[in-house]
Amino acid sequence: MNIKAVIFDMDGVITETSEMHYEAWRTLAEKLGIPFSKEENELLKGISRRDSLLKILELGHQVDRYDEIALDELMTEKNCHYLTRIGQYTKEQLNPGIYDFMLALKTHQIKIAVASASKSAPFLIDALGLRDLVDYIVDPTTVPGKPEPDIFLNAANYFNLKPHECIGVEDAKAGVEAIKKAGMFCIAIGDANILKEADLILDSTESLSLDTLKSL
Ligand code: B16
Ligand code: MG
Repeated sequence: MNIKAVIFDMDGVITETSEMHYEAWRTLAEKLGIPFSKEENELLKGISRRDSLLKILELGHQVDRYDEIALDELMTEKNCHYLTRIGQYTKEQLNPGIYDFMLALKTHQIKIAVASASKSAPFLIDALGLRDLVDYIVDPTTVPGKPEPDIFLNAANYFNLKPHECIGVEDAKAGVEAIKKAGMFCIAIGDANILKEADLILDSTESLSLDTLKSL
């Protein structure tokens, strides 16, 4: 395989933010009187802020109670809480092996992109000390969300590459679906039962290496 770019998801791949999202959504859900468990939080992985809020309101049968302005206020409240938590992030919060893997890609002139549903991805890339390694961060507000393939195709187009020249790395079912729809090779990190559509499933980001790519 002649790989020219690796396109990374953020949460669950580059770093872990799902606990922070969970804490912020749970606090909001409690205030609205909606029970919200960790299992339900799993369904929000890779899903946009607005779609996450709508899913929570559906759980509480409250979707019809809020107009667009009220939805915006709820999203702002959740995001302010979330930002206070990721405001503490430094390179200590990088997942194992990510920095070395990106450095090796850079050394071999393989492009690096981030395809995250999170509007906070640029902030996190800076906080995690990856600014000099990452070539491009897709703006998630300009493309349909995962499981649609657009966010990954946007990164390939930016580099003028064909999908088969790119690898996508994901931890969520919706993200794996997006990469496969984009026609890219998919490396998934996590549970093989949930991520079975991926081409290669690894237990941990620690196993990402140039040797892994060369063996494909
Ligand atoms: P924000 P990823 C996703 O990140 C999270 O998995 C998802 O839980 C979150 O709702 C989404 O980002 C939007 O985040 O509210 O910060 O814009 O996995 O696509 O990197
Ligand atoms: Mg993710």
